Amino acid sequence: MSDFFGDIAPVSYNPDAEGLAYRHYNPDEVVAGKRMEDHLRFAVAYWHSFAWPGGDPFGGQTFDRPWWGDDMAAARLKAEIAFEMFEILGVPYFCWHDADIRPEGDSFAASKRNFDEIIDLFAEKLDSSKVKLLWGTANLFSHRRFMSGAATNPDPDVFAWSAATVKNCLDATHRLGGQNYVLWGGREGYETLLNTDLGQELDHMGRFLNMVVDYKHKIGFQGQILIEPKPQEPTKHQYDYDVATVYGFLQKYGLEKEVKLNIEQGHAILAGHSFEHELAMARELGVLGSIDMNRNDYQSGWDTDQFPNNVPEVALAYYEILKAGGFDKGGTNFDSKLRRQSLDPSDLIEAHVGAMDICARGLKAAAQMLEDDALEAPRRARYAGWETPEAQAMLTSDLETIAARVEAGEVNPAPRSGQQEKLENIVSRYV
Ligand code: 3MF
Ligand code: MG
Repeated sequence: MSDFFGDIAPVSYNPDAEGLAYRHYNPDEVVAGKRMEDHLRFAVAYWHSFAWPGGDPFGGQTFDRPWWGDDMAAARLKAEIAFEMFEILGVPYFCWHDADIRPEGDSFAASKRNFDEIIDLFAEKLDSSKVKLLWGTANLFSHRRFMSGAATNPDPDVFAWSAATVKNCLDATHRLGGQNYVLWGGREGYETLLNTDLGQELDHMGRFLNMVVDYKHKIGFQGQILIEPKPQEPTKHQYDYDVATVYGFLQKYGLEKEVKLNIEQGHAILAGHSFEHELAMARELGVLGSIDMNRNDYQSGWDTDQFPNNVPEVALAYYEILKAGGFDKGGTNFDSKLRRQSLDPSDLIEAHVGAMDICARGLKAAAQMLEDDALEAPRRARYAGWETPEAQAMLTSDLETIAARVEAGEVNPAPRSGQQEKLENIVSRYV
């Protein structure tokens, strides 16, 4: 054990505690017929908690960590301390990018050797700890080689480098028993249309994703392949803009039955949607896979990746997830980072504990609203007119037949209240 977290003991559920404790996240508490831990399936994001030095566009590193360094000893120490934090939090999962866990080598082969050494270490640790891998992914956006894209790069050598990187990360995810494999196309988009061949880039991205799916089946990976939508940042425009856009892309390339989505709160907001909109859309399109949980700052126009602290927002998100039947292989990955002034090791623990409690409160409120039929009953009532035989017959009729009824004076629409404020008041009673 390192002394990085000092005397911080494993965090447990104790609603009456004075200090560090879960006041709402009670892993064994049964909610809507399932243990809370099995509903929420919390994961820690390696990159924000262990790889990010605290920089922002106007300032550099603020965090002082014993594992900083670009050698393998530093990478191994980082892994040791990461697993210590997983144990303190009692989280069931974690997620990584290849670049989070190993130093960049001076060649592809050197980077792969570094990567494989840490994956070996993870494999040992997973054998002896409770935590498992929710998903792995490849960082195809930080290194300058990816500045013009990965699968969509005008340079075929970058497509090849990206394909080899994803193969390695998918192999490692499979070996570690990962439940999913995620692709966030941070550079799969454009800065300007003036130098972009949209059609070629989308076709290449479609081929790349088909190769990933084919390889998944070849190696027998049983996890879900997930695309993570985001409208922009760092690109001016990202091709995987939002749920509906990604679904259209999947249909165009014949992948709508093979790929689902990892939906992030902050990305939904950047796309001009609510989190619950994107989740409801993904549910209705049959592509809801997993979530990256965080929040944005509503006064800033970029992805601030803050830990969630808004119970009503989170409750409406889990409401849509529960309506979809809950997570299967997905979960709640905290794609969330400390503010750069939150320097202490205990800040990492406090941030995750608070966020886990917020999500637990949201889950319980959502489950209760569903159990009480609080929103579904008025929703059904609003569409009841469609239950009549005439209305159902209209859906298999034709314009002329319908028009004849209207012209004969059989149809006389009478507007009814949508009762939005009443429904918002109902939600407020649960959160
Ligand atoms: C960027 C993101 C990414 C993705 C990660 C996994 C660095 O806004 O959200 O986090 O979550 O690459 O796909
Ligand atoms: Mg994310």
